[in-house]
Amino acid sequence: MSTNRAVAAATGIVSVLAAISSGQLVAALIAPGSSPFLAVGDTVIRFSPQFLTEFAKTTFGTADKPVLLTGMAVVILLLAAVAGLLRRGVVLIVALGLAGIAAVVGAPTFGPVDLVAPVVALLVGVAVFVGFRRPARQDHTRRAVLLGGLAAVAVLSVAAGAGSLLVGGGYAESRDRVTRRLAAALRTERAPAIPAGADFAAAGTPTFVTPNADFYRIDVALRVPEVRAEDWSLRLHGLVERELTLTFDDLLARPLVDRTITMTCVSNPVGGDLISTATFTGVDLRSLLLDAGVRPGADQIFATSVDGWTAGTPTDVVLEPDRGALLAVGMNGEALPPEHGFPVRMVVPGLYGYVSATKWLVDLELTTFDARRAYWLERGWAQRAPIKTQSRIDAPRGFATVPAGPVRCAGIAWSQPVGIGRVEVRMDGGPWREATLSTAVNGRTWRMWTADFDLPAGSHTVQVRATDAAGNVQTEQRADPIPDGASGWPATIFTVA
Ligand SMILES: Nc1nc2c(c(=O)[nH]1)N[C@H]1C(S)=C(S)[C@@H](COP(=O)(O)O)O[C@H]1N2
Ligand SMILES: [Mo]
Repeated sequence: MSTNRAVAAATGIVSVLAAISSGQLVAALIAPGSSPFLAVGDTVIRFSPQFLTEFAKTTFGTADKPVLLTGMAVVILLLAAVAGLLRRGVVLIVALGLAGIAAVVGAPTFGPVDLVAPVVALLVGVAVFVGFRRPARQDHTRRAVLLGGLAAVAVLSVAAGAGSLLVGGGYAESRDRVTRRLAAALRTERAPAIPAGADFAAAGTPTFVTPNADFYRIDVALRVPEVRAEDWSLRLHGLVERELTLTFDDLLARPLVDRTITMTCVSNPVGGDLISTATFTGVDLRSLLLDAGVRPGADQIFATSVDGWTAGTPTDVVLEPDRGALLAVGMNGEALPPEHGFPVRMVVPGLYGYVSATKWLVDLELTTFDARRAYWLERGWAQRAPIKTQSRIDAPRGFATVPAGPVRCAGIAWSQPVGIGRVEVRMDGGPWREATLSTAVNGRTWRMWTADFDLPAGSHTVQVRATDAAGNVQTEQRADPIPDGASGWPATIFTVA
């Protein structure tokens, strides 16, 4: 490529870089949800066909978002370079800008102020592009000036992009205040201390309570929505006797409870790690609904997050007296972490997250399943999704080699909300043997197990199955996660040296 062509391609790239970063900065300053670059990513996620979504989840796991954003950046910058090389490249630059505007306007949460960031991005991109376009033949001095200018714009763009990350708007301070308020607040219901024998972490299981930093994370949000507690409110409306609007103070004025709950994702494959446990602090959702007065026929609680994601929860489940559904504000002794829904999320023990655990919650509508369809229902997942009784083998690890002598197998089992009654383990297709269970905490949480075997050298296969407290055995029937959760008995192959 001649030097002139390289400079031309660079002009395209720098123009689009300037457009993207100015869009980021303006969005951060005036309307956090309106970044055109992220809106394009959101649009890709929302309109991805099911096979692509599943492929991304199984291939990249929770790294799917950085992978998507990097891929998008590469494609956009390639187009930008092409624009620089084309005679009428400005048309392509404008087209990219219009795509950003369209993505922002198409977002479920769009409002008029959201237009400012993508429009500024388009204008900046076109201005830089047109400003730096020069006739193909240039002398050395003019080219040096041009390159210097381009470099300056590139540096400014990176600075603007970095700056957009620093615009906090008092969000971190708001979280700190909530953490302090929760520490001081009285509880009407305390979660009993976790007994020492509640896990077999020494044998390879997770710790009973998952540290917040290790808690699994699943959502379709490319940017964590930043809502200060002081700016938050929740509308509870629809088929209710009394419509309510609650501020964060209103919520904390209600009785606060602590509940230890195991959450899991419907996408968790047999043996997967999309499962974690925390002690949540919050307000009892059932009593809130009773205060609002649920009207007959309202079989769905339709929850919406600030970024427009939705979930539909069966009303009858939340109204069960012992279910323990929460509007949670705290997690393991601090305010909800940003990526787990600060300031307020829903948690319903025993239901997969996609039908119950809306993060960054702002709206609850009592309605019917016929009237409104939630995000994952539109994408082929089931309407009702109780968590299936499941178990997992954590030790030995698959294909591990363990020393000769006694072998300790260990793992977890769960069956919310009734709890685990028994876990059985068998080796190499032999008879089922009852495993040792950890001290029970409550039916809403997982339970750990161990079983010891004396094994000859060679290859072995261990299998496990759980039985809930009511006597129902975990099904052997293999099923994929879609549409309502994976099933089947887990098995692990390992070698004794
Ligand atoms: N706003 C919002 N809430 C959401 C989701 C989402 O994509 N957006 N995903 C749900 C799913 S599928 C699961 S499994 C849980 C996961 O919660 P966690 O990330 O705190 O573990 O959040 C649920 N709440
Ligand atoms: Mo999920």
